[in-house]
Amino acid sequence: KFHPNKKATIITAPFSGGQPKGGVELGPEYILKAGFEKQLEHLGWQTEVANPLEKTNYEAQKSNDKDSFGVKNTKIVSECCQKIHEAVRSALSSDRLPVTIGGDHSIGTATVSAALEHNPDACVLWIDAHADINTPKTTESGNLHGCPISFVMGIDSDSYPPEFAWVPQNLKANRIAYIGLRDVDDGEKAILKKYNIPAFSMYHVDKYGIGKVVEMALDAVNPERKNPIHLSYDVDAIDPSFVPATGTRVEGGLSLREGLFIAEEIAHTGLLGSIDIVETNPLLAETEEHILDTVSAACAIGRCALGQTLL
Ligand code: B3U
Ligand code: MN
Ligand code: MN
Repeated sequence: KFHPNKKATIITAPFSGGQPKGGVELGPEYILKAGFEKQLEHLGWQTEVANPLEKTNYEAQKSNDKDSFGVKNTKIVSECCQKIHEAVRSALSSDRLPVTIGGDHSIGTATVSAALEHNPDACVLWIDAHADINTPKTTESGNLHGCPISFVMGIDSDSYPPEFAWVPQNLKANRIAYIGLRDVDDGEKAILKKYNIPAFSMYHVDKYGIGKVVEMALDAVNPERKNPIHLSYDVDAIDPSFVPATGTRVEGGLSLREGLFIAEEIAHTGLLGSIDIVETNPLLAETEEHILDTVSAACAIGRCALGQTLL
């Protein structure tokens, strides 16, 4: 239904400014070197690669200081997001599926708002151990990869640095659902409650099974199964035993199969409109095998979402 011509644009987002650790900016390079583009072509997709952050050196500009708004690296995160936002919009307007490869999750600000500008009826599935819905008011870390959802929803918007004034606040609370949560800050829990956002934690995955959870999440945001889905996939949703090379490992995550099942199930709806695969950090691996496992899982998420198991 969406992207029937099977044209995809792989958008690289080699960026780490949304969090303090180095290495996540190498994610796209490792994923592409693993043959991701060929793998998608093998599934029948015509692909191209866009590098909107080319000629920037954000890594050199990173700092660990909070600004007067309580967040870090505001300028580079905003600038990077603006470029990614344009790249996603441009792919969507040429009827191409944007596959954004991170990099840290701060770019969710860019991709989600672009998906909704393209189609205001789009919905978001946020697959993550974390809720990434802090505001500059609630964040303890000041890391902007913990804030993308609030920016796009416009929560506590009086607390935003002016650099984010360009972000369209176009995500409504009934258009986003979470799967995989297990490390949510108190301030975030209050926001989830206040806005009544459907959030399926690992507790729900254990209680109902992943099949039922995906169904419930889709019922909440896309009951008639007719609107495009933006799938924003943080690889830390999957248990660190399968995906060790990521910045914020949290025990007790999705099994690799549960994690891939989510992507397969979205493919089966025919409604995938855009996708992010983020937070692969090859420098945080202790062994070569850790890198291989993590990069392979990131590639597999993309393949499954793009129809690997469709018969
Ligand atoms: N909620 C915490 C931790 C965190 C969010 N996203 C990741 N970690 N990967 C924060 O910093 O906002
Ligand atoms: Mn995240
Ligand atoms: Mn996360």
